[in-house]
Amino acid sequence: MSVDEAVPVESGQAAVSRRTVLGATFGGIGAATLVGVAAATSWPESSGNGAGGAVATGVGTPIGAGDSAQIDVTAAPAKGWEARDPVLPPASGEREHRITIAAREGVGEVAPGTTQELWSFDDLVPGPVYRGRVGDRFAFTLANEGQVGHSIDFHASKVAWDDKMRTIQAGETLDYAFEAKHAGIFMYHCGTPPVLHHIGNGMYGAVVIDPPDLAPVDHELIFVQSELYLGPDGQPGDLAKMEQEAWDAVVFNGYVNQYQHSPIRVEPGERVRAWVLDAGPSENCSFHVIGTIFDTVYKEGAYRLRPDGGSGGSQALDLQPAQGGFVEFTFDEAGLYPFVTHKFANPGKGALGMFQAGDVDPAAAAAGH
Ligand SMILES: [Cu+2]
Repeated sequence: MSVDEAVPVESGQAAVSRRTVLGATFGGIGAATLVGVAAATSWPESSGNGAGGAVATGVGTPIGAGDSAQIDVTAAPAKGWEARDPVLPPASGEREHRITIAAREGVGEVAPGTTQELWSFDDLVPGPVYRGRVGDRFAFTLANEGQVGHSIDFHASKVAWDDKMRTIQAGETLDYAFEAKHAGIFMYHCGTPPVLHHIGNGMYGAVVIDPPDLAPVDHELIFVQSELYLGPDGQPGDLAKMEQEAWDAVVFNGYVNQYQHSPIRVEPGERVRAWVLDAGPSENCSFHVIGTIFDTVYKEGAYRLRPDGGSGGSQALDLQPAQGGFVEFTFDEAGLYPFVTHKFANPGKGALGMFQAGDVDPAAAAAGH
């Protein structure tokens, strides 16, 4: 059996080395000031003592206590900023995936000029995307290179929670192997208490297990939706806000209005498959692309709609936290096509992106709106 080396199908941007700015990998603040990893005392809400030892001291504290960072949705990213590449590369074809994944804390940019201390897998928020087929074996080694306890829970696996999903302390490693027995797009996340804080601070990602009959398309993309609950600039997210579902932003792939700032270029008539995972931790997703209709919908392991099934069309993929699927569509005309979650309080809070079909000028084309 061949073994492919630990290369996540994260494309376009290499994982950064530890202690570099997380935002450089998904929001690119370029040469901006590098904010060092904060002292362990920055995490009073999170136990370093493993599962069961958590003390949620954030409970009952006022929302926004401690001068929460602000997001300016009208601000543009700094020069040199690059969007997280939304392209999902195909599965490697190898049947055994041997992967090391590191849990770390660091500081990253989540919106133009807004930084947070993020807790991450491999310095990426969302974490790396892994992809394979039904029957593939995934052999992960989780390395805790952070300063507090972390763990990992792969929803693509069927393993005992008390064994594989246990918390490991700084400097420890844990082996977590599983066979992918079902197709779908599955969440993975840190499961260390308070889980809400670890997911809310960035410890989530996607595993894609292809359905057997997946046809080739012109563009295959992935969007992970999540919320931001801002703490002070450069500090961890606000657990009290998380507990009250009082998010400051809803984002695709970790950054406010990311693909509005960096539209995704396709051509009219090309088939696009967009995989979507709602990582939450608490908000739902109604994924919608303005100006087109989905002719294929796959949700939670099953096709809901296929083009050979008649003339039916779908306008939104509805997902609760930890659910996922994909939609397929084309653009009939050249122009701009925004994508959103159609829970319309949220596009104004960062859940807005843009497809550019054909050779149009995004700024000029958007000027009439
Ligand atoms: Cu964690």
